[in-house]
Amino acid sequence: MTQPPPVVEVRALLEALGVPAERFTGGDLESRSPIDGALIGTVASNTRGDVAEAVEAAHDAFVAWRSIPAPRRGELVRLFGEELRRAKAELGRLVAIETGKIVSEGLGEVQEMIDVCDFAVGLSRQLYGLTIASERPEHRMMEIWRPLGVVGIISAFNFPVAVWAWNAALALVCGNAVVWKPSEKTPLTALAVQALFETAAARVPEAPRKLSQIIVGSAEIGEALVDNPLVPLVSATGSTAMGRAVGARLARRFARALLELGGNNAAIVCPTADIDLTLRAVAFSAMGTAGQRCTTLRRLFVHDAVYNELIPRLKVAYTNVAIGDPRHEATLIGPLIDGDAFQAMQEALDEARALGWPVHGGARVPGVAGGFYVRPALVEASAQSGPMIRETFAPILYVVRFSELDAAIELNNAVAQGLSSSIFTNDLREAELFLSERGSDCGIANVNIGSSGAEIGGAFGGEKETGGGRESGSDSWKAYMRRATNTVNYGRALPLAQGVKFDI
Ligand code: UN1
Repeated sequence: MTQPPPVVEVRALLEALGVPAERFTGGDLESRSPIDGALIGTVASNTRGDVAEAVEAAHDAFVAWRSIPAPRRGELVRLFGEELRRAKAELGRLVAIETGKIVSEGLGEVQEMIDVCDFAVGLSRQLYGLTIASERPEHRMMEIWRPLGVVGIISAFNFPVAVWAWNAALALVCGNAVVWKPSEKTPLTALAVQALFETAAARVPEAPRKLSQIIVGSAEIGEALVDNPLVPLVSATGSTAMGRAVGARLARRFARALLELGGNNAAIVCPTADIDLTLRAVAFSAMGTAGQRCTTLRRLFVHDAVYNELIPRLKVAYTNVAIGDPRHEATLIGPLIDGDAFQAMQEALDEARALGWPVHGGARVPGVAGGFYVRPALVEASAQSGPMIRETFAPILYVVRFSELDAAIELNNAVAQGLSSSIFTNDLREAELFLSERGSDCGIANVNIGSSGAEIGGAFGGEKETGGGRESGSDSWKAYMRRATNTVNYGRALPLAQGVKFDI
């Protein structure tokens, strides 16, 4: 490919999004666009002292916000959703420039934010509790959900804004304040989101100042957030190594962890699969976002009966897929985030070759000095081992043949991670088996859909080393609240539970 035109529009985008120039110039933390490696902004990183101050201010905001009726809290999130709708084009493009994902996916990420805001607005009138039958006469028992406190959010570079929104929109309607530590690779999109949020908050008289704040910096800043006793919950998205460190620190002080970590997602292609549909689904899930989603498809188990029909067509797709400047409409695969990601990809492919596995693609696309553009790699593995059993955050798809579905399901489950999974079949028995308790052990299990690209309405997350957290839809909101069981005695006697006698 040829050197893309330089990224010159970031200043205009940030200004259009309401970020004052002093926030993205003259700082020490550099943001570089993966498109060509150019410096697109510098942000002042925060100190540990700043984190403590931010959390204290957020706690004060929480104390006021928790008493605002939930539907009014929803009004803030509704207005924030309006800001996002208005700014979708600019923010989506900024996401594309700062992460290297194609513009359509950048816009999709903003849409995901809008969707979760809508969801949270509805939820703000539906934070339902229960009434429970009491065993005692003239007693009423109920379960009610109360705000929790300051929610810490740690997000990753690959979904720099949507994952924050999943957490923040729910946390805010639940009556909490939030402090966000974005990835140090994507501070500019975070600044833009913060500016949009502040515009919305200014329109809600009940919204306290500092209800949502960002802190930027390296892991040390994240640690200060994780260790702060005024933060009862930290929601962290990123690598399993990060989650292991964060989870242990939180456990030490009995704070809650909501972890969304690595995935090593698989799909099983059965004899009755619709091969045209499977091809498209696999291509999007495995190559899309340059393989840098936690839900990216990394392992493909193909039945002997369809292997020779699917794999040659998949190889053609891998050879022809348009790689290039993510700002161009025709591009499907943008650059990797940086040189380290490229290095990790090459190491995994070297290991594969050393095992004697044929590797199709995987080489750097020449022509751009400062960008790491690669052809996605398809690896025909002879067994599930070596680099296939770990997550390499790059577009590598390992393909293995199978003949028995039970064995393929076992392989699906035989990795440390448990995020997403798919089966392609038109056989009802196979589909239901895959979704059953004997099937996929992942938090997400799909039929005739790839592993990535989940809607916000479902709970998102996975098991084992994926961390166990659930975010976004369904009843994930409960993670951001304190469950209280209330028992009310409206009689004159005091019967004790379990028939215990204690008469004084
Ligand atoms: C992530 O990669 O951390 O399901 C999140 C998906 C997106 C979210 C991915 N909705 O692929």
